[in-house]
Amino acid sequence: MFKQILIANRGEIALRVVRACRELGIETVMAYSEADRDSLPVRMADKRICIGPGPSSKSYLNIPNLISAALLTGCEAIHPGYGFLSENASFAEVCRDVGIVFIGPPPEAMLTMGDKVEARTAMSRAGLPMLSGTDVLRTLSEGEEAAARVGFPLMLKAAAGGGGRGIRLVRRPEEFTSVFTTAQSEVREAFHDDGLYVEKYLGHAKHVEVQVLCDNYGNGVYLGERNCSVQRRHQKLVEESPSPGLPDAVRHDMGKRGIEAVLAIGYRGVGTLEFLVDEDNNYYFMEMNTRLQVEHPVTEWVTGIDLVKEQIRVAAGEPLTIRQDDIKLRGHAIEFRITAEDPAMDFRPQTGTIEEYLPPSGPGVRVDSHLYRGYEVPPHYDSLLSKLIVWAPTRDEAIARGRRALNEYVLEGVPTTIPFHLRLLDNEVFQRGEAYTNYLAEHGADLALKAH
Ligand code: MV4
Repeated sequence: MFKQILIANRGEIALRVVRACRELGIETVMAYSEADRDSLPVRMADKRICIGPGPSSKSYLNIPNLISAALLTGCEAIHPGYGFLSENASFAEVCRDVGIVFIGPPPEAMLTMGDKVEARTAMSRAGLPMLSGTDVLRTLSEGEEAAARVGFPLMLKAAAGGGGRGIRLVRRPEEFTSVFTTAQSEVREAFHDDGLYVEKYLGHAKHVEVQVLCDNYGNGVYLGERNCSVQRRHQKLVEESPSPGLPDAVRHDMGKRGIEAVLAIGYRGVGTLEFLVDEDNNYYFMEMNTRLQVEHPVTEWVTGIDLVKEQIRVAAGEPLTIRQDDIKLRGHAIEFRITAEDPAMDFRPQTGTIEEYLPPSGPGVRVDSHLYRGYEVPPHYDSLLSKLIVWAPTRDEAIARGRRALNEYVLEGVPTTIPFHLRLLDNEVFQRGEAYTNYLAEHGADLALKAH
């Protein structure tokens, strides 16, 4: 096992990794930006090293600074968290070159999955079903030809992918030219790569993702699934496990075929396969996330497995000790992402000082957060303040518990998504577990506006 690791991230996930390391007896070095100097993870880690100024490009995305920090402090491994460099294959490669373990999959697997078109090809070959789609498209005429082949409505997606940028629904042929052009310039700016692809649009579907965990010796397990259908502008707001209404046979089929597919490409570590599931429970692979995800706690709670500790163990070369037959989903867990965004102002990101902070607790409540009273929300990073996760034996009880915990949460100084979540829990479609991916697009306005 590692003696000491560098944490190349910030906020709640940095704190989550410190906690896992403490329990494993690993010392932590927090790489932090000047804006995060006084933050909780920086205080809680064993050691700390400044890696640059506030803007991420100068700190959390600065590969030379992070590598120097790890080498100077004698770290054997780097945990990238999520976001930032967590899916950057060049960073993983530099780590390998200097003899530092990147806690994640091999760079080759990251490269394959990072190119969403290549990922579709690889996973299709490995036996996963998918929606009809196209090769990478770089010109409008290539796009028009592909659209005619796939038919409308269709989804336009970025080949370089991630974060929902460049994803567009095109309902009618007349809209195609303008949407393609706008999406392409957005994608070019975001990823320095203007490749798009087209996929048949599945409207009445659920977003279901399968958690996988693989060691370095060709062993892998799936840890159930999460439903992430409640999203806004392709940012997830609520995630739950198990996925409501998913038959056991389908769950196991998705997991079994998912594991076979990722092992076929030499995958290692934790990862997530994203699927769309239609009303008849047909499932279609969309993409794979090659990192620990924001929503990992719901899986931890229903499986009883600490994903971060397992991720570190397999990265250190330990073989998996968990057997597929021992993984049982128990009860129901729901995560609410509490962000510094104002649902009444079209979810506009907010900054400010946390004037009062009293997180909920009691039975079945977990709060993963770096907040404290007096914390100043920096302007440089994403707006996630806290993840509230609730667990109960049944989904109905988890909803009641979520409502109780959200009402208990005292978080003053910045507007948050808490009122949105309370509205959602009172919504009958959500209560029935029938919130399809097109749901928030159609009902989101009501939920946000009545929130105050
Ligand atoms: C789709 C889709 C329907 N058809 N692709 C959204 C996030 C990204 N990871 C993939 N996403 C989707 N891709 C096809 N071909 C539906 C979604 C989707 C979604 C779309 C609009 C509004 C909310 C959504 C929530 C989850 C998934």
